[in-house]
Amino acid sequence: MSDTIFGKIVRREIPADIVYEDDDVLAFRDLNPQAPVHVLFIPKRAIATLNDAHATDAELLGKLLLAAAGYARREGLAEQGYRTVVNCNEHGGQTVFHLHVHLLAGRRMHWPPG
Ligand code: D5M
Repeated sequence: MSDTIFGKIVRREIPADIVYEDDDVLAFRDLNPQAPVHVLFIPKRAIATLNDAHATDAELLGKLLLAAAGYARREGLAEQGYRTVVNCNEHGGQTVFHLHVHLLAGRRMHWPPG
């Protein structure tokens, strides 16, 4: 298992504002929110970056996106819309090396992102 801060959240070694959990996925509010709603969806089984995902992880990656979409639907965010983001490595702006999907909502997003 990964030893990032997110691994510690999965193992309940540090607190987090958890908003969704199933057998494979955990979701919690981002500590440094960039939108009125900013939730991170992570696989409980750590994958460091998207570069480290393989064909055998396809189902898990799909579950992450479906968990984010389901959360957005339940929270009434789906109709206005939202953004999902996966940052990868330095140029992608990744700072925590436990793959995660950002769900950002509650304001109009800009394009292109910075
Ligand atoms: O995104 C990593 C994100 O993780 C960044 O938006 C801050 C957030 N973060 C860091 N530590 C915590 C804890 N402990 N709880 C909640 N959110 C946290 P990246 O795509 O890697 O830049």
